[in-house]
Amino acid sequence: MTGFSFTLEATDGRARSGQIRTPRGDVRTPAFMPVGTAGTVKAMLPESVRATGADILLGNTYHLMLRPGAERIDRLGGLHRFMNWDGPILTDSGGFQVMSLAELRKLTEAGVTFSSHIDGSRHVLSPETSMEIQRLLGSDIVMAFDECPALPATHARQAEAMRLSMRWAQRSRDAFGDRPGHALFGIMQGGVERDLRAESAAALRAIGFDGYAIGGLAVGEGQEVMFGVLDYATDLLPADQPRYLMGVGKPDDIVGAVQRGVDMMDCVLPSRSGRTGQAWTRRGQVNIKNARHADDPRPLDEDCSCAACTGYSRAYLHHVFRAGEMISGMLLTWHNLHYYQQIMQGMRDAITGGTLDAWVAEFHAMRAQGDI
Ligand code: PRF
Ligand code: ZN
Repeated sequence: MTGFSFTLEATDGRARSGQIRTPRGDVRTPAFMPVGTAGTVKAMLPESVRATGADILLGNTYHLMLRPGAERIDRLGGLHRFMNWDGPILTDSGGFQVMSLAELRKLTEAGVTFSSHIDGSRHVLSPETSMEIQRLLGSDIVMAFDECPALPATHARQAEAMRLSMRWAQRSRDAFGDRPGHALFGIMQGGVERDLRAESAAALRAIGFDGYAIGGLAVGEGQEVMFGVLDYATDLLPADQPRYLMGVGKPDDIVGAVQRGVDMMDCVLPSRSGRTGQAWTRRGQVNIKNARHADDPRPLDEDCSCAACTGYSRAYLHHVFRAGEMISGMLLTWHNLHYYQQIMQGMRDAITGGTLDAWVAEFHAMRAQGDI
């Protein structure tokens, strides 16, 4: 495990702040990871992503293996050089994306055979091929290969998927081997079943990982159910290693997850919604398409220091969205990513200062006021 470490610096209730150290740089936690699925955080230059406050990006095995191919990225010097991001990169292992995007899937004990959603070509992903692809990409934090079943599902179905994921976790660990400076995270499954979550956590801890993800949530169960699982799930994981909640979420999901002991998250929401005219601010969601912005000289958020809010009016953002100009997606994505990082910085500071409850109360009070 040389070169990769996690230091817990402060706790406030169940929330934690700390630091992940990697040879490519440090990650302040709680951390939000912008999603750079296909080797780009869409509509953003890497230096702009960095300027929003991001320490680490997420990349996807599934997309990159299909296009441009992991061997090609390896020949070109790895994903960091390819996409011009020299900070840490975490890569997801592909199973989750196969289930949501690929066609003609066949799942067996060995792995998943599927057709590419891009050109229909046949491919195989298994614990072994996923580890090899993530190695070729040069990923700093590699995710174990897992199966995330759709919810709702019966207890038996959730148990079957979780136990397969645990056998795959062992195979991921074996195939990953010993790679100093690179980390391997296991992924807890078990849906919304407490006994299965406990069984999954015990299986992962017995194998031993550098960090532990909570998978199988934010798949349509709703915030209340997700928080219900997080109320106990984080305590099933080692206190001295990072905990990563996969694919979460909206700002209030993120805040609630951090309150329940989560250290890392990722979500396409801030970048994706930026390209569809949705902004996230301290006062909630703003739809820049709305005609009420057409003559508004104010920025999206007067107290935001991002490139969009310091240089442009709501009227301009409204205009460029309506006109289909590319700068629309660029500016709104910038703002959204900046806002997400402000939330993370605010929580890190509050946890360190022991004032998270007050910070969360203010967070909800601002949102209750609405956009004015
Ligand atoms: N497993 C993997 N990636 C994921 C998930 C999962 O369960 C989720 C669930 N929200 C998002 N991304 N490997
Ligand atoms: Zn802004």
